[in-house]
Amino acid sequence: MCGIFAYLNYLVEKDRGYIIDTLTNGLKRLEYRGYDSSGLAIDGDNNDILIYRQVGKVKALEQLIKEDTKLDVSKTFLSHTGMAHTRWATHGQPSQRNSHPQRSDPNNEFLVVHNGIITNFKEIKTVLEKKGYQFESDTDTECIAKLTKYIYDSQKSNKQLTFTNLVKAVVKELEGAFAVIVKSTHFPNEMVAARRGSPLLIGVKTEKKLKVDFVDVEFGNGEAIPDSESKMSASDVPKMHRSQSRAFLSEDGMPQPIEFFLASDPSAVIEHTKRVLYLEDDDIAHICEGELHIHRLRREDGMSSVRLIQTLELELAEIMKGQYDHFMQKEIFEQPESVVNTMRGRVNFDTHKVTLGGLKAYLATIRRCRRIVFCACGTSYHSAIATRAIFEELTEIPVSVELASDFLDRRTPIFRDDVCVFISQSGETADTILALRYCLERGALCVGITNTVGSTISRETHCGVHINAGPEVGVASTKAYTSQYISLIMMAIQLSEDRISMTERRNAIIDELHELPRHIKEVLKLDAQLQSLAKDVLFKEKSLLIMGRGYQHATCLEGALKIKEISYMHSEGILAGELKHGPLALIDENMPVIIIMTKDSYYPKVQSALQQVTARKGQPIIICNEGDNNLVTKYRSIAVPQTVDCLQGLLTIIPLQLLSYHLAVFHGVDVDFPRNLAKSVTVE
Ligand code: UD2
Ligand code: GLU
Ligand code: MG
Repeated sequence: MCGIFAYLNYLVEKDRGYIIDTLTNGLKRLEYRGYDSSGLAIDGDNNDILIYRQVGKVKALEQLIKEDTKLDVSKTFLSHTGMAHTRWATHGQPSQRNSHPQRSDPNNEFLVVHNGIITNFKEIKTVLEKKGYQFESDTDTECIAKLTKYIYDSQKSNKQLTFTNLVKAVVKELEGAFAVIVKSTHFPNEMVAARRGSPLLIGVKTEKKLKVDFVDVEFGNGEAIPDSESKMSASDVPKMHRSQSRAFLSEDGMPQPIEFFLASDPSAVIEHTKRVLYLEDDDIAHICEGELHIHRLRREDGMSSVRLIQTLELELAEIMKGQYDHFMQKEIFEQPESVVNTMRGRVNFDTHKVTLGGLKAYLATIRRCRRIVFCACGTSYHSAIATRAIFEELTEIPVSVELASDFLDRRTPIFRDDVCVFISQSGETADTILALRYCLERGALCVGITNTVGSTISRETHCGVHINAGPEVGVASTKAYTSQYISLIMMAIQLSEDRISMTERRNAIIDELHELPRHIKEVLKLDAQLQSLAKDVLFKEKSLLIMGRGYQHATCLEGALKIKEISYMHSEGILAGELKHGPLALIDENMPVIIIMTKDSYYPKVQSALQQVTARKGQPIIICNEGDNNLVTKYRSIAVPQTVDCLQGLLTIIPLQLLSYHLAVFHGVDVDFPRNLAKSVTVE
């Protein structure tokens, strides 16, 4: 979820100080993504590997290395492989021992840096523990290092065992999402990298031009190690087709000096070289003796048999945001992936079961409670409003939603049989923390929903759920909202799992959670339409009302908040049922109104709100479902895919996120840093 960087020099002499600087600078280029700790591995003096790991900024890691007075930074290496990592914890607190590289054993035989989540790490860990392996961290990553050693040891007698085949055998056992790099004392000056679901690219730097600008993919027989227990025969080992790495030989066929840079993000590579190759899922890259070989886990039809070495034309500042102009925009477009990370390892779409590890031990207590109190600020508060109805429906426990500041002002009565849920992206929101401490004092069970492992809210709550959306940099929260929303839905589903009468409802929601990434991708295609809406219709307006009811009330509030906070335009979310109790007075042909009117049981009621608006010559823009031709033909409309009512808000909020983004850009606002606002509000 965070950053990986590796540096290999082959026949290019470098001293250790240079190598360390290159690695830490690479990490610094990834700093903008946010992280909680970092680490690196370099060669020692006696065929050993040295590891440095530290919590906090890369600067702290540099300091730690500096303090190692025994380290000879002037020692030179003609060839060397070093790797480094910034971590955004998902499994285990940010701490030195949970930082990467993770190791196989005290001799550092195999070291791993990893981005992502291994969902079956517990199973692997259990098997390995039975075989006598002692785990040293709380990470999922450690199981990769230990499994590598286990397979290596069981194949040791096999002289043909290549580093590639070893990692292939390991990767085959892994489930979840990962980009990994492995380094080993058994394969000095070699490195293997693999990915599935997390990005990884390889930059190449040579004096002379490469012979060709692609690398052939080598398809082994795919079964190099049939299973980790069995001995491998020589014939099982796919032949190394050295000639296939055509790109890296010089004219005379001699190996040439070369440097490789592996990274999860091109921003770390661009200052060294513009020639990069992007790995694809299930590619295994092996770098050895100045050559890069790409192998596949298995042969698939229709898979390209080459990987192009492309030229990065973008400059650094551009690259940091990828193809996007701002972090907020990048984070909006990340949502098809971030929602998957939130559900990863937690939702089983086949058995229709949700398991939130963090709540397991508390389910019975929560089910017995008198009421549930959601407590949060800003966008997090809206995620609570969005899910309150389905929470009450599935659990049949009364739910109240509180703004943390107001909750404290009122000194709300809280009792031992209350369950209080605190929602905060950063986990450091001051008002929410104060409310949490207030509830802890009164003996309530306190549950956290946060994106930041090791944050105050994560630590001080009794239990909770990490939303695993990855670091969010833009001040206006976008992907954290959808991930909080999903986390609360998952919590409601899990709490209600003993209610047979709700089975059908739960299954329908889980089926639609499965479709969610696809639906979000559909909604993101509306970007150009929303950009012109911002430019042609709304840009010059002073105010914008957003109306809806039921599940869409939260979308109205959150959409209006987005518009206010980054485009500085006045906007108000209005519960459509309240229209005739006041806001209707604002409506005339000049007042811009967005009405959210998706196909759920409130549709007829919203229809009457629509009539009230049009009767006063209002010109509403309607967010509706695809295929709602009545609306689409009559009004300016934004059509999103239809999903189950309680998840619809995940799809209707995205057009408003995009709209607010474009309005802000047209208003010339620094989207990622709006005035007067901070990413995490750590003051009351
Ligand atoms: C957790 C662990 C992971 C592993 C996995 C086993 C972490 C961060 N995750 O992932 O190491 O053991 O289970 O499948 O270590 N919590 C709070 N307050 C919050 C959020 C979380 O107290 O605001 C607690 C939660 O009750 C649990 C732990 O922190 O004890 C981890 O929560 P999680 O959501 O990361 O849990 P899970 O199962 O995805
Ligand atoms: N799941 C791994 C951990 O918690 C990797 C997190 C990351 O991608 O930074 O250590
Ligand atoms: Mg806790």
